Amino acid sequence: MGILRLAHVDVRTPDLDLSAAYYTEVMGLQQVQRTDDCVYLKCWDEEDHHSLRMRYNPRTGMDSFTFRVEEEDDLHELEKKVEAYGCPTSRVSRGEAVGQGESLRFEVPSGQIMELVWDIEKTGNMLGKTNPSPVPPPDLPGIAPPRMDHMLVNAEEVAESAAFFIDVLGMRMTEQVLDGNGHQLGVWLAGNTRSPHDIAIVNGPNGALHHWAYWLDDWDHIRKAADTLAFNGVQIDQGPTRHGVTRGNTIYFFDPLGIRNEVFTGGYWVDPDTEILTWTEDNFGKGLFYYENVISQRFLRMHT
Ligand code: M3P
Ligand code: FE
Repeated sequence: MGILRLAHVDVRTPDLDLSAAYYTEVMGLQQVQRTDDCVYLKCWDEEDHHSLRMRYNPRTGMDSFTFRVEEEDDLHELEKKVEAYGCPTSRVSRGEAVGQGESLRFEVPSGQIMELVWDIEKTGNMLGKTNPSPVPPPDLPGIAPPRMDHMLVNAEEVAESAAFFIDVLGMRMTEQVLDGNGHQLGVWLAGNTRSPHDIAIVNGPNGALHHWAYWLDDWDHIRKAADTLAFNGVQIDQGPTRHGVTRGNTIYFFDPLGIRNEVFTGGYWVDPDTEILTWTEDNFGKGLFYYENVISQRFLRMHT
């Protein structure tokens, strides 16, 4: 019951052609649909219609992010809970959005627009369902991650925002960073997946998107991703390295319009009874980047 996983991120770009070229050629996503002002993209192992929508707009930014709920009834249950918390909700009806049916929209306490959906158009992955190949075609361009993994949004009041995702939406906290007074500077939250986070919230301006991340299957793919990025002249933000928080291996970089992307692997499994891990502010450097032990100002202050 409740929140299952991240479904798609919807962002704006002032140069749709440049963005589409980067996400297909360098990131190595599949373009699944193009309309006058939107491009829809997905990874080779994703079953849903798309995981990224890019919409033309003079200003780069995030329109919304969408999570899938496990059961159809969850939408109704969560609508009541979100309303009871004091966030007005609206329904986006079938036919208003490409690749999905009815959804629920609201603004989370930190100002981003969130959407919940159950009815998603399942167009299937690249491998098929009969005698599927375990790997995609070897000639896919770019990094070609199998799937989107998680995202990170900023919040001025991390604790308030975290409480909304935990108490109202029913997500589980796996890790947190506390300042010297015990206030949350960052939280990592899981839906009904076994990964340490489907979304994280870190202190920063309300409404901001920090990054979204694609999954890669192992550390060697992170190294290859770094080669692909460097070869294509993409600006790398940090890494390849390892997070202390989540234990994941990572590299951060910027798309051509300055949106931060991450590729991520590793981490650990979480079950509903896994205990929360806590980082103290004096160890935040290691929590962020375990080898470097740095709190990069670019990393903390640059957002979309
Ligand atoms: C991750 C992650 C920040 C921490 C980021 C951590 C922005 O992206 O995947 O665990 O402080
Ligand atoms: Fe991340």
